Amino acid sequence: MSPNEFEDRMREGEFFHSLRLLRGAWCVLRVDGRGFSRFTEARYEKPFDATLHQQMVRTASALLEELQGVYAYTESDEISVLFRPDWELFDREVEKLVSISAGVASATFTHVAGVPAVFDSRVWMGANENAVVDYFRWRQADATRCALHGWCYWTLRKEGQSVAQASRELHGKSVGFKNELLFQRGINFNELPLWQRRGTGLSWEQYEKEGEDPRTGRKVSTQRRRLRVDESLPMKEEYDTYVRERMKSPAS
Ligand SMILES: Nc1nc2c(ncn2[C@@H]2O[C@H](COP(=O)(O)OP(=O)(O)O)[C@@H](O)[C@H]2O)c(=O)[nH]1
Ligand SMILES: [Mg+2]
Repeated sequence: MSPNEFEDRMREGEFFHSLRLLRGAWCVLRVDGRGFSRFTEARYEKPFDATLHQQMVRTASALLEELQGVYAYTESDEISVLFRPDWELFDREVEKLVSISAGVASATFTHVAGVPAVFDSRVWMGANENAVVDYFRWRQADATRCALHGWCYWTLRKEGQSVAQASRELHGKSVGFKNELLFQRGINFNELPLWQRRGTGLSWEQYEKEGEDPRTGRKVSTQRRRLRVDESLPMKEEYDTYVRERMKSPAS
């Protein structure tokens, strides 16, 4: 066998390397903390911890910047990053995008939190803008559902109920029941911080930067862009409009 044939045969084993995201499709990479139920147990406040939240926002910022996304959304231990149909990073190679996004998230979170943490990553593809809106509505609904459940669960646990008791009490119960359970204990779910109930969005905003031309000494202003973190997202139809506006933001 010639060295070239040998090379080719070995390359055949890199079976998934040619896999690419569909050209022209909107894409989302979603990273999720591995085993965060255990990881957060002794380290963070329950059900929500503002420090963990800030660490997730920092991680989302790094992903948005490094991968050239247009919008990022974070809730709980997950981050979704949206990419335009004309996004060409790594020639849209799936293995590269999935592994590097997981790597950036794991490295950034570990650096910020000071303890090793690992994220997995997956790809979602959508054929049009409506599908993208549905995607983010889906994640936001998940955030709201988990926030209500988490508040109920940890309220019962802090009252002394076991894992099994608290789980049994909440199993199959309606949104109304859970709201009432909290209300009877002086917690109004609708007054809890919006980032807990609706998640957090990160997008790009343009701003004018004032400077001085070193040669002429004259004042000049240049267009720059920076990340904006939105801790008070709208919901339902208003969130549709919000996401559509983010989709129009130019690629970096
Ligand atoms: N204590 C605490 N835990 C959190 C917070 N946000 C997310 N988590 C945990 O992260 C888990 C994320 O869910 P999931 O990804 O399904 O669980 P995993 O497979 O164990 O990572 C939740 O079940 C919570 O236990 C927080 O603010 N505080
Ligand atoms: Mg997780």
